[in-house]
Amino acid sequence: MASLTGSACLENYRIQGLPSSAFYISEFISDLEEQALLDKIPKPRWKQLSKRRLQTWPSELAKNTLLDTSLPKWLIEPIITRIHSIPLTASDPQKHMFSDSPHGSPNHVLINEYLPGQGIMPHKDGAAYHPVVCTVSLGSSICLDVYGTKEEGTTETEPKWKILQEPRSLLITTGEIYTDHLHGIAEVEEEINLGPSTVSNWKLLRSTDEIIEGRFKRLPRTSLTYRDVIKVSKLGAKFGIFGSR
Ligand SMILES: O=C(O)CCC(=O)C(=O)O
Repeated sequence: MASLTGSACLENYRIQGLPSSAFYISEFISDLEEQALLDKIPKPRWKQLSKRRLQTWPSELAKNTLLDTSLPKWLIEPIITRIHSIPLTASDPQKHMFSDSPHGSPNHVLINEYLPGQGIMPHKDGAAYHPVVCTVSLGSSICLDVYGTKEEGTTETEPKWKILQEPRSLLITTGEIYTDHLHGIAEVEEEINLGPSTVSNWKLLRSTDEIIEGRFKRLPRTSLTYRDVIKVSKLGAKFGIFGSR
């Protein structure tokens, strides 16, 4: 992790100007780690959706509940270990992003693959999860759009903020930005209108070299989103909430 030094804490990576709180670490994993992760994603496991491909690890939720099984080792090392190693603040080096979550660690990963032109509709992640999402990006940069709220409480139709996620980066969203704001990825082949005034994490980017006249063309991008599912059941199979297996 070239940009995360031994003494670093998450506060150094806070994205300013967004609803609280979002953090962006541009070089969270190395090139080799990125390639190893892409190689390990099992091809037969993809579920084709209309606008992207999806894998759910260790399994899909049923009634917002996760069957108690572990994540495979390749989804734990190096990512979860490294998330645990980043202190929230310099004053309390033991406390990390999942210290206060029900299981003290992510127990669930969604893997999404977007080809150029694909995206995900604006949505909230909902109540099944503790309100922390850690997203690792692989393969290509992409912009996550975050939507504002009008005075009467409805969501604005155009995104208010844009977070540029580079390959090998980690984005953490939590708090108000998780609970109160919709997020989505536009179905476009090219990101446009990018600059210091439109990209909230501009100052935290590893490089802006690929952005020419405020634009870049997307390549296939894979994301790993890590969350802690609040309800975990050891007895799900017995009571049939996960169907027959
Ligand atoms: O792929 C991403 O970065 C976003 C995925 C997402 O919005 C979600 O899993 O809820």
